[in-house]
Amino acid sequence: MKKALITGITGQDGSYLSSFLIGKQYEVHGLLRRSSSFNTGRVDHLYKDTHDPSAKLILHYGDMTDGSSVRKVLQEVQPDEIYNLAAQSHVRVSFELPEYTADVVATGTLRLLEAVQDYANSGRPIRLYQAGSSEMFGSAPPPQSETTPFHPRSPYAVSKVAAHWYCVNYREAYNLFICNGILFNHESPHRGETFVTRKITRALARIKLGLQNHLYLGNMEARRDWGFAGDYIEAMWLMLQSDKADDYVVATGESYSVREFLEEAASQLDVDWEKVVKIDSRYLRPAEVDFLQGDPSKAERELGWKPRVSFRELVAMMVEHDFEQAKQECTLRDAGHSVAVRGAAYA
Ligand code: NAP
Ligand code: G4F
Repeated sequence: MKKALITGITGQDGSYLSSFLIGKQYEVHGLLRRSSSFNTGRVDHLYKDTHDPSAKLILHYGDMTDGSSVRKVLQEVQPDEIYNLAAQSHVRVSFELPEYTADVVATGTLRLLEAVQDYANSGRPIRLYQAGSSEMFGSAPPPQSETTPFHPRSPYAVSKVAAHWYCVNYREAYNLFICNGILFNHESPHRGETFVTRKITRALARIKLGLQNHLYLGNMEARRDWGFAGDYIEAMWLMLQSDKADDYVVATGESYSVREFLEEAASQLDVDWEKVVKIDSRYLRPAEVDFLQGDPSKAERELGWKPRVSFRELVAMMVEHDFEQAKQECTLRDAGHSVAVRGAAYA
C-alpha cells in the first residue's frame, strides 16, 4: 500500500485529493494545523477513528511555519508521495498579510524541501508535488503555458514563484523527483467562501430565498480560466506517476470574466443580478491580474490529462449545492435559529 502525505489536507484540494487517493488504496496522511475551532469539515466524511484498522486517513499536527513539525511528520509517516498544498491562498488577503504569506508559501516550501532532501539522502525514494499557481503569470498576456515568463502581481504570487524556483533548484541540485503543477483557478462546492465563484453562488442562492439582500463585489471584468477541482487533483497524481519529474500547466483553455460567471449563476437561479449586485472598492486589489487563460496541451500530451467538467456544469454544481445549503438555512431560520452570513472579515 502506497502512503501519501498531504499538506493543506483540510482545504478544497486536500479534501478531493484525499478522497481520490483513498479510492486508489493509498494510506493518506495529512498535516493539520492547530485551530481554536474545528477545521476538518471538508475531510470529516473520510475520517475514521485511528483505532479502527480500516482507517485510511491519519492526521498529524504540524504547521508550515514550524520546520521541526514538518520534519517530524515526514520521518514518522515515511511517505512515497508528498503533495504540498498548504498555503495562505487568498490573493487579496496576501496584501494584508504579506510576511505571513511569504513564510507559509515560500519559506514553508523551503522547509519541506530541506526535510525531503535529508529523507531522500537516507536512501528512501520519494516524490513531491508542489502546488504552483497561474497567479505566477500575473500580467503576462494569455494564453499562458510552461514557457511563459512569470510576472507576479501580489505577495501571494511572488511567494508561489519563489516556491516554484526552490523546487526546480532542489530537483536540479539534488536529483529529487519534484513536479511543479501550475494550476489555473479551480472551484467546487468545497471552495472557500471568500473566493469569488463561491461568494457569488452562495450569495445568489441566499438572495433567492430571502436570506440576504445584496452581493458586494470588486472587479467584475477580470478573466479567469475556471475548472473543476475534482478534475485538477487527478493531474497532480498523474504528474507523480510519470517517468520523469517536470512542470505542467493544468487548465481548461477557456476564460470567462467574473461578470460572465455571475450572469451564468444568476440565470441558473433566475435572479435579476443587476438589482442585487453592488460594487465595493474594498474588494479591489492594489494590483490586479486581468486575464488568465491556460494552454494545457503539454499535460494532455504527456500525462493524458483532460478536464471533464465544463464551465456551465461547474456553475450548476456550485449553484445546486449552495441552493440546498440555503434551503437548510431557511429551515434553521424558521426554527428560530440565527442565520447571519458567516465570517466577519471581507475578501
Ligand atoms: P485552500 O482551500 O485555501 O486550502 C489551503 C490549505 O492550507 C488548508 O488546509 C489550510 O489549513 C492549509 N494551511 C494554511 N496555512 C497553513 C500553515 N501555516 N501550515 C499548514 N497548513 C496551512 O486552498 P486550495 O484551493 O485547496 O488550494 C490548494 C493549494 O493550491 C494552495 O497551495 C493554493 O495556493 C494552490 N492553488 C490553488 C488554486 C485554486 O484555484 N484553488 C489554483 C492554483 C494553486 P486550514 O484549513 O486550517 O486553513
Ligand atoms: O476568486 P479569487 O479571489 O481568486 P484569484 O485571485 O484568481 O486566486 C485564486 O486562484 C489562483 C489561481 O489563479 C490561486 F492560486 C489562488 O490561491 C486562488 O485560489 O478572485 C478571482 C477574481 C479576481 O480578479 C478578483 O479581483 O475575482 C475578482 N473579484 C471581484 N470581486 C473578487 C471579488 N474576488 C474576491 N475574492 N472577492 C470579490 O468580492
